[in-house]
Amino acid sequence: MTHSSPAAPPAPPSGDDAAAAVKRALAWTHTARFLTTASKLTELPVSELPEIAFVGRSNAGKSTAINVLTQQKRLAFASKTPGRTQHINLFEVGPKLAPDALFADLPGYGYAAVERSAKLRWQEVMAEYLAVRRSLSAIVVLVDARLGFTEIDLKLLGFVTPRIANGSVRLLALLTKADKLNRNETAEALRRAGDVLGEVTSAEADVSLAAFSALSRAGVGDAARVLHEWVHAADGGASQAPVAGSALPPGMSHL
Ligand SMILES: Nc1nc2c(ncn2[C@@H]2O[C@H](COP(=O)(O)OP(=O)(O)OP(=O)(O)O)[C@@H](O)[C@H]2O)c(=O)[nH]1
Ligand SMILES: [Mg+2]
Repeated sequence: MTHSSPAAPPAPPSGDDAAAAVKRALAWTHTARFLTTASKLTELPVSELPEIAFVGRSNAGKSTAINVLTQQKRLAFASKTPGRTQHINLFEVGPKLAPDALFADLPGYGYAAVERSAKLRWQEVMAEYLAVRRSLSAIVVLVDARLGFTEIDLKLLGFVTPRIANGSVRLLALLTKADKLNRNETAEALRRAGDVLGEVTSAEADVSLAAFSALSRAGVGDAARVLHEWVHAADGGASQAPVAGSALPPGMSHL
């Protein structure tokens, strides 16, 4: 994974430490439970908890990623039919009596078969969510590794670029369905995505990139670890410098 951080990263943890960190992170993500669903922003609960939004084109694998990260088969509704997720679904994470984060599964954008007016309406909701949701602490953007960032991904990311660039919203880009690519193709996809993300990266930004597969589980433990470290860094939320103390898991890069 790639990660941008202003400070030189500390020495990576030993293998045992890394394995323990992944285990802790997966135990934490496993606590996720459904909280609520909203069809518009005004229906979303006001929350002080840091919110991590899963965004990406329809069919990119957002719901599947949430299920595999939380090790729950049907927490988020994944489907072969693009456009399945049509609401913002919120999941609470952490101890039952003291949740410490929310995961938000967002409707996919860019699904061609959706009527144009509905498509535009959702793009507006997404744009507004990304630009104004106060508790938004981080974004996991999921991009099909075979497609890379498309125009619409960049357009949506544009709405949150100022918050990413000033470090108040963190970004993890996952190149999904990496099982469909061979090693060279994956390296090339990571290189291209890294170039694109270079545009939103600044000294204050916390931007990471990794290949991911729900099928082979590549990148799953490491992605869980990044989310866990985001939330459990000293302040537990956004508006702080990157989680520089976190030596990145191997296979992930800070940009
Ligand atoms: N081979 C492979 N298929 C995957 C992977 N992740 C998701 N898929 C498949 O991709 C399709 C779409 O997955 P979803 O998780 O429903 O996608 P989504 O991004 O939530 O889609 P919307 O809700 O429509 O926005 C499903 O058929 C999944 O089984 C993966 O890592 N590898
Ligand atoms: Mg979905």
